[in-house]
Amino acid sequence: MRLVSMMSLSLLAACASEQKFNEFGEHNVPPVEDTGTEVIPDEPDPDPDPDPDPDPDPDPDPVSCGTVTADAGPDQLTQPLQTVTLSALGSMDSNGCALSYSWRVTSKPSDSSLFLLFANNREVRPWIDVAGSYEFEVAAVNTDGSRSTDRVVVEAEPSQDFYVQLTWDEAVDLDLHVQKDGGALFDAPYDVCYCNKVGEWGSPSVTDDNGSLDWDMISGYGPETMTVLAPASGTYNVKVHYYGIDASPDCGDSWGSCPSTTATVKVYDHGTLLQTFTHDLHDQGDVWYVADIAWPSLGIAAVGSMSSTTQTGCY
Ligand SMILES: [Ca+2]
Ligand SMILES: [Ca+2]
Repeated sequence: MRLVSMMSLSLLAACASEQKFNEFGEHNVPPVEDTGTEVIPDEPDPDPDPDPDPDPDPDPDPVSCGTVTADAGPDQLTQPLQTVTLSALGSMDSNGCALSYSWRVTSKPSDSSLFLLFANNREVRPWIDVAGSYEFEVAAVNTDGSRSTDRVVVEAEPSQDFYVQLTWDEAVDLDLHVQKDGGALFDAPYDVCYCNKVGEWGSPSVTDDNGSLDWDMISGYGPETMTVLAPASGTYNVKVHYYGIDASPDCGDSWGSCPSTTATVKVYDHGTLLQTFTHDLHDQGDVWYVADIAWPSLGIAAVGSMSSTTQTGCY
């Protein structure tokens, strides 16, 4: 009898399911044709449950949440221009309640443009743009609203022997230029810049002593970085050129005039910051001669002079 009842329920369920897809798109039960057949009522269940639960709890108390412990994971060491993964997987509620998350940046280098995407995910993957120290905080909240926070530090240290980093504060196109032993601006192969991304420096048979530019940022804010794995002895001239806006060597069409921008250049040796330079560039064509750096003595001679050029490409 129970089998019959279950089959009946199954059929009803099947019919109900099919109705979601019938050609009329209707949810009504179709009329049943009257066949005149006598309807025989079901026999009473001969074996009703003799001991039903005498006092079922109609509204059991929900399990209360416990103590939340946030975990932002271990501190990390990385390099600039890398993506890191921050995970709050180790966070927990002592009673097993579900947790929600919120990440934020609590500190970063002043020349960093880092921001967090999907900050409410348990795991975030920020792109570390410049060298320096970053701190992130995750807040874990259970369904009762109890909250806990934890912080993680990410140190970004350049691994190359010689690392020059340019950043700036307007949505314009500045370019980093580094020449070896007095090479002229835009004179490839001595001037490593956007139009000569790898410079043949030092020994022609050695590549680790060549300078290389990671990429060209054309609408702010850097970083543009020039790196040498193992520099040859000599003097390296660091300069910054105001190219224009969005890879166009003028600012007239979109701005009326070029906006001034403050450029910051940092020089690193084996991941250690040697010196920081800042200067304002005011117009397209401006050239800031930042400094001369002697290798391997690491003698740094700040120059700080300004000039202007109409040159915009390598020769
Ligand atoms: Ca650029
Ligand atoms: Ca070389």
